[in-house]
Amino acid sequence: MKHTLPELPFPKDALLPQMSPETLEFHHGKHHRAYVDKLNELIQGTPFENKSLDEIVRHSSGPIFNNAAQHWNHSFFWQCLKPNPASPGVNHAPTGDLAKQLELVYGSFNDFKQEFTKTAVSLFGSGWAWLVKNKFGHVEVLGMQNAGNPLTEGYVPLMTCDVWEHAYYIDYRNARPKFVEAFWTLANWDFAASRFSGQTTDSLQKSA
Ligand code: MN3
Repeated sequence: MKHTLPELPFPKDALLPQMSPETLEFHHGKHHRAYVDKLNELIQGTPFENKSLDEIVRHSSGPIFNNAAQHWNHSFFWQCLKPNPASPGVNHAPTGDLAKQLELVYGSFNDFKQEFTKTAVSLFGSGWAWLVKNKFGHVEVLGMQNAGNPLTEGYVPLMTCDVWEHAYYIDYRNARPKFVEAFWTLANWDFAASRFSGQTTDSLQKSA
């Protein structure tokens, strides 16, 4: 199975002013594309050649895992972002069962936001901050280094923020906290809420 780079779910200038077209050109058009191309190259002639991306992420290791998980994570990350042109300084708000769950576990949305921000900002080196649903149906915040993906630990990913330097260096230089602050105003809570309420236990494909 040949893996392909998904289209961005929004035009490249739709995330202004928080995320520039240049960042998306590099992050999606070059970094993400490179993971897809490398994955296709690496799986040739291996047992992963005809497996779904989910299966590869769950069962591979080493370079195949790194490129498969980075492809999965980026495909997911684009769906976690939603243009916010009318009020770029204001957060989109979580809704429904997910909103109630965040309050139940963290006390309030702002307390959750603090916890997630702390995880994203303090993660050493490259990686991802995740909001996930655990096997008991409750939310958790996880920081995972490098290509880390919650599927490998049995979680349902709900929301993620890419904190690799390539995600923010063009727009924010080394200021990861500023990038994470901007991320909050783009976070697509409709997407996360539908995954939280859905029957899906894993797959990116089912929700895409
Ligand atoms: Mn990235």
